[in-house]
Amino acid sequence: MTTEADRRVALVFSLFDANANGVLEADDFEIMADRVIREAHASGQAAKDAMRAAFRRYWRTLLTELDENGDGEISFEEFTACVLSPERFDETVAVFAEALAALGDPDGDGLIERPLFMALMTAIGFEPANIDALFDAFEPSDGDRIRVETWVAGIKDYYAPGKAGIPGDHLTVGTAV
Ligand SMILES: [Ca+2]
Ligand SMILES: [Ca+2]
Repeated sequence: MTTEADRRVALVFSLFDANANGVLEADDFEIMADRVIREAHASGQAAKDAMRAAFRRYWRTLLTELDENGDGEISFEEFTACVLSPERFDETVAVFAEALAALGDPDGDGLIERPLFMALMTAIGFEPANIDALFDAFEPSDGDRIRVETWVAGIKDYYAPGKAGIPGDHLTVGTAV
């Protein structure tokens, strides 16, 4: 695993621990889903439901694959094992990426405007300056917009243990992890 991937994994653990008790559990993913969906003002109910379902699936996959001691929670140590067999998370990450990017494109034109990108990523907990840098790294054009598939690919790369020097690395800049 790359050092960059290490930092990305540590950051996502800290953000997904939405109730800040040091472990991941079902409650964290409900809180996170609420926070993200709250920003999706222009999205239809189906897109919001898909986002919540993706968060729940994410949690169930973690629990199934990583709860080594069977206590129904995922510790940081358990979570880091996700990088050992990333292929077991591919489909879950793909569903999550599609659902999140879809919220970014409520009018379905295949493009995502910066303000909504900022709002959704801030809801997840990333630093505003880092989100801005990430959006720039996605090389917006055509009225400061990025393509939905660019964001989907960026989310998948974020979780790829072998990747370094990717746009997603902007998200870890200056964070405590
Ligand atoms: Ca927690
Ligand atoms: Ca556990």
